[in-house]
Amino acid sequence: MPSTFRLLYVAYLLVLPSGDSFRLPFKDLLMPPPSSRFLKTNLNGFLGLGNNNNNKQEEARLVQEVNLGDPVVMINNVPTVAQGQLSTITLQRYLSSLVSSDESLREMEGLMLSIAMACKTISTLVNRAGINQLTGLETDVMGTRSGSQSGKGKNKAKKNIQGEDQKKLDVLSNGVLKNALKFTGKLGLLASEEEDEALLIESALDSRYVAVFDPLDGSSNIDASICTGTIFGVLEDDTVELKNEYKRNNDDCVRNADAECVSSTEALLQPGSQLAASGYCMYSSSTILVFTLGGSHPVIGFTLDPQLGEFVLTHPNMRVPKRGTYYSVNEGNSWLWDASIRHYIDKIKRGEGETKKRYSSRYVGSMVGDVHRTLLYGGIFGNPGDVKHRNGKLRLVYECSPMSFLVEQAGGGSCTSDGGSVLEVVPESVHQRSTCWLGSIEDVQELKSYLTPEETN
Ligand code: AFP
Repeated sequence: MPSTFRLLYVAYLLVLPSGDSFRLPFKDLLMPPPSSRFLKTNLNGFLGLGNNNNNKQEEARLVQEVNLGDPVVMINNVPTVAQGQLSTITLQRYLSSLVSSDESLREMEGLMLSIAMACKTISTLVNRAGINQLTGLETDVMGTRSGSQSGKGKNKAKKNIQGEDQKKLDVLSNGVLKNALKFTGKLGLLASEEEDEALLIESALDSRYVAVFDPLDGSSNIDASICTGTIFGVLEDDTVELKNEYKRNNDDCVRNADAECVSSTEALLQPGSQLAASGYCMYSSSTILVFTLGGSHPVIGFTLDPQLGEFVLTHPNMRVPKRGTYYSVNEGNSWLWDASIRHYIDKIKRGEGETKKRYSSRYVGSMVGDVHRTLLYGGIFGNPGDVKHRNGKLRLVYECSPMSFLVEQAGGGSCTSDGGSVLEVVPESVHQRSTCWLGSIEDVQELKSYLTPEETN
C-alpha cells in the first residue's frame, strides 16, 4: 500500500498548477509523502471523493499543518507566500495583518470580507448553474422559469435599466451581493448594474463607504460555461450629503418595487481616481479574487481553494508586463471604428507597430476574463466605441473606472478613445457608458499616439 500512496502522491504533484507561487521544488517529487493520512484526505478532496462535512476541518488542519508548514514571508509588513510553497495565507489573515499595522483599514476589512463571501456564493451558483437550472433569462412572469432563451411570448425577458436582457444569474448575483453588503453595516449607499436606482442602506448611514458593482459581468456567456466575473469599486463618502439626504427623505422615503429606499447618487458620482478600493472576482477554471486598496497597496490575487472553502493568497503583487503581444477587442465592430483605431490595430497585428512584433488577437467578450489575462500576460484590452455608439458598451462607474484603477495600480495604463484619462472622467449618472482601453503601459502609450481628441467630437 505505501508504494501505491507514493505513486498517487507523485501523480498529484504532477498535476498541480506550476505558477511561481505554486511550484513545488522538484526534489519533493522524490521524497516520500509527508504522511499517508495527509495524502488520503488531500486526495479525497482533490478527486472530489468523500467530501463529507465532518472531514472538512480535519482536512484543512492537515493540509495546513502536516504538509505545508508556515510559508509566510513578511515583505514591507505584508504577509507574502514564500517561493516554492503552497499558500496558507487566507484573505482574512491577510486583511487582519493589514489592520494590525493600520487601524484605519478596519471598516475596509469588513467590507472586503463581505464582498469575498458574496463572491464565494456567486461562484457556487455559477458552477452549479446548469445543474440547478439557473441558465437562461429572467422572466417577467413571477415564479415562472421559461427555460426559453428567446424571451418571446408570455414569459418575456426582464430587462435592466439599460434595456439589456437580464439572466437569472444576473438577478441572483445582484441579490447575493446586495445582501452581503447591506449586512456589513459599513456601507451607506450602493449602486449596481442590475438596479435602476442607487439604494440607501438605512442601517449604515454613518458609514464611511459607498460601493458600485457589476454583479455578473459577461453573463451572456454563462449558458456556455465561459468565464464571468463580479466587478466592484469602493468610494469614500466624505460628504455629509448621505445623512442629510436621509433626514430629508426619512418620513417620505421613496421606495422601489422591493420596498428599498432609493437615493440620489451624489456620493457615487466621483471620478475613478477617488476609488478607495477596486477589484474583480473571476469565475473560471478557478475562482480568483483580485483587488487593490489603492495608495501604496499592491494589486493582489486570492484563489478560492475548493478544498478549504477559503480564498488563499496566490498572486502577492501583480504587475502588468510593460509590453504584451495580445490585443483584445471586438473586431466584428472594426468597420465602425474611427480610422485612428483601425490604423493602430492594423499596425500591431501586421508587426508594424513600435515593437515590430506581430500581435495576436484574444477576446473572450467577458471583461473580467479579458482584463485578467491582460494583467498577467500584458497587451491591450479595449472597448472603443464606434460611429453608432460613441461611448462604447461598457459602463464608466462599475466597469471602466474600477478596472482602470486596478490596472494602473499594477503599473499598467488606461485611456478613453480620445486619449484622455478614464480615471479623471466625472460621471454624470451611475449607468453612464464610456470608451476604455487598458493594459501594458507601453502598449497604451503607443495607442495614445494614434488618438486625437478631435476623433470623438
Ligand atoms: P454581458 O454582461 O451582457 O455579457 O456583457 C459583457 C460586457 O459588458 C463586457 O464584459 C465585455 O467586455 C463586453 O460587454 C463585450 O461587448 P461586445 O459583445 O460588444 O464585444
